[in-house]
Amino acid sequence: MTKEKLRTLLENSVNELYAISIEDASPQELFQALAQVVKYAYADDWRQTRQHLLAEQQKQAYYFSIEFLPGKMLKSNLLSLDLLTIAEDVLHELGVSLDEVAETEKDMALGNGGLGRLASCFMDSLASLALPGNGNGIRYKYGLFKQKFIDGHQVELPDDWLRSGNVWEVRKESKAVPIHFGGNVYLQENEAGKLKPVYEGGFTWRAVPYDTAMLGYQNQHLNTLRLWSVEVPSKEEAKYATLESRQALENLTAVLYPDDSNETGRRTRLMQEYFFVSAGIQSILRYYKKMNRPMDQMSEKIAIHINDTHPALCIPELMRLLVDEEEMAWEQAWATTLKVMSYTNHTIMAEALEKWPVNMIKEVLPRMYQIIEEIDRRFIAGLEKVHPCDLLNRTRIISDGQVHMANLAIIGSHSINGVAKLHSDLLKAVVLHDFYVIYPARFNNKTNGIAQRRWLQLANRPLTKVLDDTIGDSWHHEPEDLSLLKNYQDDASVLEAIAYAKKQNKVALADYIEAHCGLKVDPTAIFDVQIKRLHAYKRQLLNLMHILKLYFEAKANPEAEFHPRVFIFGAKAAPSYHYAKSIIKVINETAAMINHDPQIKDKIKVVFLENYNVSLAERIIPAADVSEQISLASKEASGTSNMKLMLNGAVTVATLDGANIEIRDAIGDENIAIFGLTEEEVYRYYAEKNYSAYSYYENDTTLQRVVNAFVDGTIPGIEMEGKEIFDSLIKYNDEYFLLRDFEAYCDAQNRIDIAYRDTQRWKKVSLMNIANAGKFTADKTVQQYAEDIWQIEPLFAHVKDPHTASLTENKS
Ligand code: 26V
Repeated sequence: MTKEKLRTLLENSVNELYAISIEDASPQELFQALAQVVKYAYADDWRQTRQHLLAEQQKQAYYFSIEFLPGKMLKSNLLSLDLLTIAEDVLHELGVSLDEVAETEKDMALGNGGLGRLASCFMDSLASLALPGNGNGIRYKYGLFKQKFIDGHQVELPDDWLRSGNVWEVRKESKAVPIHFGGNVYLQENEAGKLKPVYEGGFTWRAVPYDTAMLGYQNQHLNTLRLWSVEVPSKEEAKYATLESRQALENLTAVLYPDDSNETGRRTRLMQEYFFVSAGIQSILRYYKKMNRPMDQMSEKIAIHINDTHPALCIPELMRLLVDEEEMAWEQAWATTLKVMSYTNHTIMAEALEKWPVNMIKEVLPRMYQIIEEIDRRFIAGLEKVHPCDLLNRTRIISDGQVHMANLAIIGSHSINGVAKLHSDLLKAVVLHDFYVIYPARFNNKTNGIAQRRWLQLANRPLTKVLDDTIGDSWHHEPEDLSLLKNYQDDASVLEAIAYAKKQNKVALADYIEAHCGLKVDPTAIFDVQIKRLHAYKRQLLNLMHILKLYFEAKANPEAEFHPRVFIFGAKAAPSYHYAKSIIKVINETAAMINHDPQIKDKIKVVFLENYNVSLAERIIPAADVSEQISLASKEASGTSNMKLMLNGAVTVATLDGANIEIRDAIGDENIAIFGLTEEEVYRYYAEKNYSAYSYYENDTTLQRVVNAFVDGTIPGIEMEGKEIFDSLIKYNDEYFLLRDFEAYCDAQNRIDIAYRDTQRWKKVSLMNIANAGKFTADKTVQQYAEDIWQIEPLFAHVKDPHTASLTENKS
């Protein structure tokens, strides 16, 4: 497409949408109009990808996830269509920047954090590898809450992202399916002597899909993200005439549940899980039937992935459809289900493992319950002679009046994976050890990865330019080619160019901070970043304790030498996670104290940016010098911000946890600041039960000064919160070993300070981080899922390189 053509299309689009001339269009109107042009540009390829798939009957994967976090899509879609620079030029001539236009798009924030963003990075990689892989989830009316700070406290506001419509989605009315809830079910023999379920009462709602194209990177391959929304069944308008009955229905897909151990409204969450699972499976079966193949060969054409346990009902739901509707024998249906399903575990935190009360499942999903009971009964019956009774009691699906969703997911899947080496090893050795004894061959590891195209090519244009000029642009297709940069580790001009790109990004972030927080920060300071959900195990509090230590030192000894630092936080706490919210409050009050202390000047600044989300991450990450990955060893399953920050040249301060270990292995000890307890040491403390936080406190005056600051009035305005934090450390023996790791952490931070002041060394370390970050591409991760678990192949399998292949293949 030429510039002139794009300009004409945009003019027409503005005219059609708003009946105004392009010069009069606001950035918001230009966004809508440009998005229409983008949709027009990919419509044929989207259709052709689908037609081609059906014609070739190629096997497809379906990624079932209760969360997706794509963020904004205008620029990424333009990039995928190779229209980014043309669009920039056209808008520039109109006197607006593409950024200004793109900024008006609402983030699609249908996820909490790492799990949802991973799903979206996988969608990018699947399409970019021309792999047939689709997403299946929920179209929440409200995304994750918007976070505001009032008086230092987190306040949650609704994220009404659909208010002015969503240009990218296509409502597929004709593909709606019914979803049944509640009532009674019993089995009755029909004329043919088959047992059939008879449903009494309950209610049937309608699931309507909204499809969004997932564009491959410059390869004309498009997959589909299908999100389901609840609606009144067509013939039952009268039944839902009252406001109350309609409200109850609409509640179902209204809100995304923030991840938290003690959810309220859990019944709705259970209904959500069944809703998108049943709708997705029904639509897959309808598609499969178009192929006219035997039902028991489904696994040759369909792979279904269960992203964490939230979609685990996929297993009984597929069984229901095969047995009840398709009249398949149980054994045959079970063999089919097992071959189709695979499952990823994303956390070892016991309190996050999903369980549902038996009574609730019985009431909301009576047929699901019967099927789960039968799966459980056969699981025990089949293994009784092989394994001891206590092992089976620990692994069975239904026990203590609860349905254990991880057990269901494992028993019904042929593959179970963790998301980083350490995590997968701990699953086998500890958390899921019993299952590992029963099904050793099912367990495998798939280390997480990220979309370099979004997190570098789009988010960090200055660095992208330097890389393209230095190593060429093959890394856009093959992120592992970033390793070519290693050849330039001693090239002063390249090192300088990378440092200059970082400086530009820091100036841009400093401007944003000034505009949003009214705080001036010095772009020559070290930008030290911790961005992730607020959880005790991630230890944002340890970061704060180090800040307090620096602060006290700077006050006591104004001559002490250290390079100025800006500590930047981005984090949302689940609304009912009291402790996490207290930490937010204490960080905010500490920030106010330090930022306004005239003695400190620009030496230390603390910035907690409101409403951390994908778009904010895209601003922060390119500007980061230091990446904080300081979870207690063994607790963070993988982490993915660690990979994004490294990719943008930040140097990591890390514990040996999650993917940090693989990052360390990739870049070597000299390029990362590792500290703290190892996973073995943590487990030894658990076994020996001999950790005493108090003894660390007692023997370290620096630590005392820092911990006391939470309760001795040092930090103004935090009475309750400070006490809660103090007690968690001292009275309740510091569950996440902050006091134990404090000294080692401060040492690591000191090493960072020394390294940063050695400018040449720092530049080289930063380059080595970028050069090694290609290993953590989601392309590679998804390739492994495709080969080892799903057995799917690129659409142009007969040609070597799907990227270039598709450009020629599909051009007809
Ligand atoms: C964790 C916890 C911890 C205790 C309190 C309740 C609670 C609720 C949810 C979760 C996290 C659930 C799953 C999750 O989001 N896991 C994240 O998945 C990422 C992608 O694999 C991974 O990088 C993160 O390490 C992991 O926390």
